Amino acid sequence: MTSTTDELDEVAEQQRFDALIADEQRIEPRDWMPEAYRRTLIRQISQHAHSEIIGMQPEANWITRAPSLKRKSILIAKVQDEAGHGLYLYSAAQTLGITREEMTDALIEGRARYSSIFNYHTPTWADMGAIGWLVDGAAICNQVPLCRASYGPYGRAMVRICKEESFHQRQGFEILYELSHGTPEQKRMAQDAVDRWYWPSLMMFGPSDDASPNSAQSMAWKIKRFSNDELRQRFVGMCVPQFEALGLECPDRDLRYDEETGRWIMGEIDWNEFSEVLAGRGPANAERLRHRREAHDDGAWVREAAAAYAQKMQDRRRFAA
Ligand code: BYC
Repeated sequence: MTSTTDELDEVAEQQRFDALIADEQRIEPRDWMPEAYRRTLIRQISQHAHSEIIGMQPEANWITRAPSLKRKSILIAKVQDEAGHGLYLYSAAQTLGITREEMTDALIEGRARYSSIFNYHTPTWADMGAIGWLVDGAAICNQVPLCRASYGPYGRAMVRICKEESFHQRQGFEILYELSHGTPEQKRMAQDAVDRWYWPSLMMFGPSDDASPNSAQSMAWKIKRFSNDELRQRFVGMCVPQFEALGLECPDRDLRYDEETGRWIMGEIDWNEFSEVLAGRGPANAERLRHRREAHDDGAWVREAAAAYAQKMQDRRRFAA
C-alpha cells in the first residue's frame, strides 16, 4: 500500500517537475527533482566552480610581474573575481545536498574535472591578454545561456558571473590591442600568445555534439540551452572581426564562412590533445593540482580558526538565551 502511494506520489512529482521545465519555470532547492537531474547539476556546477578556482593560477603567475601598477591592480581584481565565482558556484552546488568539503576533496584528490583550458602555461605577459580575450570570451559565449539554466541558484549565480566576465574579456582585449599596436616585438608576442590559446579555447566548449554524452539530456532539462558545437560556432563568429580590429592573424588558416549553411567551416581541432589534457596529461595538470593541494594545506589554520570562532559565537548565543 505504502509503496504504491509512494510510486503515485513520485509520478505526480515527476509530472509537476516536467511541467515546470516545459513552462520555462525555475526549479528551486525546495522542489522535488529527479535524482539524475540533481546529480547532473552537481557534476556541472562543481566542475565549473573548480575551474574558477584552478583558473586563478595561470593568471596569478603574473601578478608580481605585471608591467605597471595599473595592470597589476586590474589583474588582482580579476583573479579575486574568479575566487568569488568559485564561491557563488560552490554555494549553488551546496543547495543540491553536497558539502563544500566533499567537492574540495574530489578536486584535490584528482577525482574531479575542471576546465581543460587551465592546464596550459602562461610564459609571457601577452598570455594575460589572450586569456582575457579568448578564454573569458569563450566563457561568456558558454555562460550567458546558463543564466537561463532551469535550476534557480545556478542561473542566478551565472548572472553576476557573466557581468564580471565581460569586464575580464574587455581587459584582455585591451592588453592585446596595446601590444599588437606597440613595437614589432610586442606584436609578435601578442600573436604568439593568441596562436597558443586559440585552439585550447575552442576545446573549452567540450567535445563535438556527436561525441557529447551529456548534451541531449542537459538540453532537455534546460540546463544547457545550446549544444557544444553551436556555442563554438558563435564564439568563432565573435572572434573573426575582433582579430581584424587587433590586427592579428587567426591561427586557423582553414577558417571560412559558408554562406549556404550560415556556418563557420573550421580546421580540425586536435581532439587527441583534448583527451590527453582530460586524462591529466596536459602541460600543467600536475602543477595545478599540486599547487591547489599546497594552498589547501596552507589554509588549514584559517578553516580551523573560522570553525572555532563560529563555535564560540554559537555557544555565546546559547548561554545568552
Ligand atoms: N574541460 O558530454 P559533455 C572560466 C568533459 S571557467 C574539461 O559535452 P557537458 C574561467 C565533461 O565534463 C570555465 N572537461 O559534457 C575561469 C564530460 O565529462 P564527465 C568552465 C570537459 O557537461 C577563470 C565529458 O567531457 N566553464 O570560464 O554536457 C578564469 C563529456 O562532455 C570539457 C564551465 O564549467 C573541458 N573543456 O558539457 C577565466 C561552464 N568539456 O563530467 C575563465 C559550465 C567537456 O561526464 N559547464 N568536458 O566526466 C558547461 O557548460 C558544460 O559542462 C561543458 C561540457 C560545455 C563544459
